[in-house]
Amino acid sequence: MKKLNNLKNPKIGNEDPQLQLLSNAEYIVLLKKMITIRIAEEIISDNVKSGLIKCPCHLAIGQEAIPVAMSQFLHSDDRVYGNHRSHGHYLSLTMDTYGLFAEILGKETGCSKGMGGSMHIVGESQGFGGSVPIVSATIPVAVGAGLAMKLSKSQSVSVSYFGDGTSEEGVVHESLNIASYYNLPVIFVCENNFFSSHMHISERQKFDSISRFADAHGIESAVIDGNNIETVLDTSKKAIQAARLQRKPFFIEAVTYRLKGHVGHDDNVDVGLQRKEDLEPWKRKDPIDRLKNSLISKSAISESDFEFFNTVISEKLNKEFDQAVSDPYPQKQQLLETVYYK
Ligand SMILES: Cc1ncc(C[n+]2csc(CCOP(=O)(O)OP(=O)(O)O)c2C)c(N)n1
Ligand SMILES: [Mg+2]
Repeated sequence: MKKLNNLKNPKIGNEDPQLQLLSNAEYIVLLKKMITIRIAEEIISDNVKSGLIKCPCHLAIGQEAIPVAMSQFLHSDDRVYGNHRSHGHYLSLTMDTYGLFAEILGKETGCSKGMGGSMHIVGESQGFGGSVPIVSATIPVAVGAGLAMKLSKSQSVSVSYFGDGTSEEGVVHESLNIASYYNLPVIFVCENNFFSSHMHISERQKFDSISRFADAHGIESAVIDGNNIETVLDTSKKAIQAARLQRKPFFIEAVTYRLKGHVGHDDNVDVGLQRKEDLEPWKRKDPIDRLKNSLISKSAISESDFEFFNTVISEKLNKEFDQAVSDPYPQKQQLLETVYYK
């Protein structure tokens, strides 16, 4: 019998990435993408705290390496589906920080015309099929997209991002079964951050590795350090190639950690509950710091380059946020313009 993974005390995550897959210039682009996502979410966090942002925001600070690495091998005619914590999923494909800010502020310049907020974001032209707050709801949609891709004999692939808590929904297992049975080009990406709202995985499941559900359906899987961009690049390349060329599903379990609470700006786990464990070990596994350290050790960047990237990106994003604040709200007559009905 295959030994089940035990991730409770992962040894992974203590070393910096060994950068070999891409050129230094490409890694610097990825570093800037991760910084952009991080700073965008920090701006959102500050403005949730100040009360300017009214809609609930689930931040993925600490999880940036996963979507940034995945997006490296995706095309605009692939389809990516997110969940309630999808700012990074969206930005990694679109880099549309302005559209995200405006959306979260409820402005008509938002990526969903200001009618969705943080959990209903869409970027169809760049391959982001959408996110919804209902846990697991986009997974069968991603499988349906994979079926359509297979039937139309295209080379496109479908990607479904979800969390460890989502694996407790029945539809996940139905989706894995269908993807496996019909050999669909779907990449399931489970971001295992050990929490479902305020509950740690040890309070919810007998084992803490979600990939066992893929094994049960005969879907090839990999359990990886989701905070090491090189590992995510390597695995996502393999997974996307398997889906694109061999038309078969793949399951990536990327072990990671969210440095903020479940929802909002706070470090609490959720509903005011303090974390039982220490944040510090996970802060030392910060994916941005680890990529930065690797690039510095290769003399590809210096510490002051890193600070410069942060300053420039921060200035740009703060300007965008201020502009989005002054944008108009949608009008009542626009309400039905984006609704499809027969
Ligand atoms: C069907 C459904 N059940 C419950 C919820 C409440 N809820 C929102 S997020 C969440 C936790 C999801 O955890 P996980 O899938 O691990 O994602 P994470 O928040 O850790 O990124 C829950 C239970 C919901 N939105 N939808
Ligand atoms: Mg989780």
